[in-house]
Amino acid sequence: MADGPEGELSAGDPGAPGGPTVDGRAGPRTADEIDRPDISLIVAVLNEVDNIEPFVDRARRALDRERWEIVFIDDGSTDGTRARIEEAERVEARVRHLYRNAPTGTASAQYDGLARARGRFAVVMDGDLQHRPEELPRLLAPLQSGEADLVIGSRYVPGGRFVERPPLRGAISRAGDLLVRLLLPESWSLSDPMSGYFAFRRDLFRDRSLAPVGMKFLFYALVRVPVDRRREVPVEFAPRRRGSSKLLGLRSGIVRALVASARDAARSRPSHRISSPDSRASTGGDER
Ligand SMILES: Nc1nc2c(ncn2[C@@H]2O[C@H](COP(=O)(O)OP(=O)(O)OP(=O)(O)O)[C@@H](O)[C@H]2O)c(=O)[nH]1
Ligand SMILES: [Mg+2]
Repeated sequence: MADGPEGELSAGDPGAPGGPTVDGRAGPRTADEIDRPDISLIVAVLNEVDNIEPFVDRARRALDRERWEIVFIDDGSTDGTRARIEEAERVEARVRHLYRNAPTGTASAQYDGLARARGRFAVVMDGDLQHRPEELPRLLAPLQSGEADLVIGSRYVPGGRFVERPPLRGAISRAGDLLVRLLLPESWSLSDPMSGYFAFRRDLFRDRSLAPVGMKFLFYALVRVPVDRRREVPVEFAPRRRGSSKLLGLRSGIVRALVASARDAARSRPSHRISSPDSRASTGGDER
């Protein structure tokens, strides 16, 4: 957990709420837009120095009409990623970051990032631009309309796809898919349980009782949301243009990391059904 001494959170730049951003692009107009976002992007990054700026640019454009923030979680990158994030924060007040000393897996990074998020809705996505920020509105729509509590970007429903998938990456994906289905019954109704691009009501994780392990935070969301409150929307998984994959570097560790997430998520299954937005409203559940 990053609540210990290794976790530090930046506050972005609250000093420039009114004007345009430093480079002249349109920024947030009021302090409220910075401090009370609706949507929090939770983005784990490890050595993604050249992806930070394009990520922020594309997210800003995609969420033009929304109140949003980005929380980057950097696990001790050695390529200058942290400095690049701090640069982005100076230009864009809606960017913040959590710094942890060493890589301990994406699931725990995303969960720790979530603890810092303030939006009503959270989106977990990669920071290497393989998850296209342009698809954010499609992921968010079923949450915003109240139709769903969890929306999963799928590469296997019509309209979704892998763009230029290398054969080894394909084999890993398929094997992982099978393994997850064996370990986690909540994944059976899904076309793409290995997806790392998904959006959900942030209060699903309000209890803060988890210590996620491994690499798939989605599994922890699946055990909290009944099938009728989930939706799948198509997404394209883009090729990586900058930086290098950490997944392939894990090699045999991939299986261990997947099994760890699936087993731990199954153990974290809540004993009672998470309340729907309607019952939440009556208990004043919209925390910020
Ligand atoms: N904070 C943090 N981020 C990580 C860690 N491992 C990977 N990441 C980030 O998580 C995202 C996904 O990692 P990738 O290595 O691209 O894995 P992938 O996209 O599933 O697989 P590829 O298709 O091979 O790229 C990227 O934004 C990484 O920088 C980690 O231990 N900590
Ligand atoms: Mg990737």
